[in-house]
Formats: sequence, C-alpha cells, structure tokens
Amino acid sequence: MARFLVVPQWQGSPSARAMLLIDGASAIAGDLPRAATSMLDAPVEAGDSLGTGVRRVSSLQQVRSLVAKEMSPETIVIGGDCSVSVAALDAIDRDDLAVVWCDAHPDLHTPESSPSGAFSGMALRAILGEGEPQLVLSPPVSRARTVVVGARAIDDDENDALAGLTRLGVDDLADVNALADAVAATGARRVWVHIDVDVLDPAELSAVSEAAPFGTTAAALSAAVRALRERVPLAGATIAGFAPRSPIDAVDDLGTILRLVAAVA
Ligand SMILES: [Mn+2]
Repeated sequence: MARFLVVPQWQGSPSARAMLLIDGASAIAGDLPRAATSMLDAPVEAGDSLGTGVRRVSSLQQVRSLVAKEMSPETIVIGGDCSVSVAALDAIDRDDLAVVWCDAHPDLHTPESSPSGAFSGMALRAILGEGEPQLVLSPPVSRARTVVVGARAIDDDENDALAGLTRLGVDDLADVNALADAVAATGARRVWVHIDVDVLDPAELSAVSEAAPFGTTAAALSAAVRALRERVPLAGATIAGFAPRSPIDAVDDLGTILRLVAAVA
C-alpha cells in the first residue's frame, strides 16, 4: 500500500495567494487513508533568500531536511508547490530513475532567468542539477531520463533548457501508451511521476495559481500513468499545485484530484 506524505510548502510559489496551497494540501489530506498518511510539519513563515537569487531559501531548506527524514520507498508526496518534488527526489536513490514532469509549465528557470525568484519555476532545472548550488540535486537526473508532459506555457528563457528532454504534448496522450513508450526508451528501471494539477485543462480543474488553456484531461493522464506503471515500476510520485480559493472550490475539484491520486497510488 502506498504511503502519503503531505507537504504543505507554499514558499516556492510565485503567487500572491501562495498560501492557498496549504489549504489545497489539507483538503487532499482529508480524503486520504489516515493510517497511511503523514502530514509534514512545514514552516509557515516565509523565510529568507540568504543572499541567493531564490526567494525564501531558508524555509525551503527546512522543508527539505524534514522530507528527507520522512521519505520511504513508493511515497506519494502531496504538495504544496512544485518544488516539493526536488526535496522528494533529493531523498531517494536516483540511479536508474526517470522523471516524468507533467505540468503546464516546464519549471526550467534559473535564479538568473526567473522573473519572480520563486523556486517552483526552477524545480525541474534544479533536478537536472542546474541553478542555485544550495538547492540543485547532486547527482542530478539526466536530460536523457527526463520526460516533460503537457508543457504549454513556456517562457523564452526556458526554451534552450528543453533541449535534450523528451517532450509529449497534450495531443500525444491520445495514444495511451505514448508515455510508457517514452519512459521505457530512456532505459530507466524506475520512474518518479510529478503532476502539477495545472497540466489539466482549466475546464477539468480550476483551483490553480496560473491556469493555462488547452490542457489534458484527468482521464487521459490517469490512463497514461496506469499504462506507464505496467511497464516501469513507480519509485514514487508527486501531486502538486492545488490552490483552492475556498472550501467549496476545493470540494468541486477533489474528485478530479483523487482520480490522479488513484492513478499513482
Ligand atoms: Mn505549473
């Protein structure tokens, strides 16, 4: 049975309403099996950049050390902002690991290119080992083992960093085996699946900080992830980016979120 680690980290988000991510994490946690779920005692305060180009580094580091203590095999991490995946991957063996990044945004900024200084927009870049030295993964995950799914809001500065990554668009998921094929082709023996819920179309799920049109459906993504798991064992997964503005909004979207949880758990 999967274990769930709920990480209500908001400090990596660029949003003025980043703290809604805490409400999102709590809402999801309320529907998970209690005996299999741990809630991380994440700092609530903003924290300090400590002279780096990344905002709130001190809090991000605190969360990272707490996550390291809580990770076990096949943990499903519930965010929080997207950079919870950097903390999770930092804590596990990355030999033979592929990373699937399902997100409307590729999160490939560096401190130099980021307009906001928010770490969530640098999360995948940090997993590739590039960016602020205090936060990047070492050893990194290689570009050859990284698959980006559903990215469609890409900043100019992120384009060069996409080189060498495998990319699947929303339309590619019409073939239920496309994701499994892409990951199998990397030669990896285990896979981490990161899902920012903004990869979904706003008609499917509205409670995100930066909605992007023309996303995928929960049905297509779930089917692709299930087909992937039949081919490559899951090392773990992340569901991130749920930011409901009210409890009523949270209830509206929870069915969709739980469908994604069921696909990875
Ligand atoms: Mn995103």
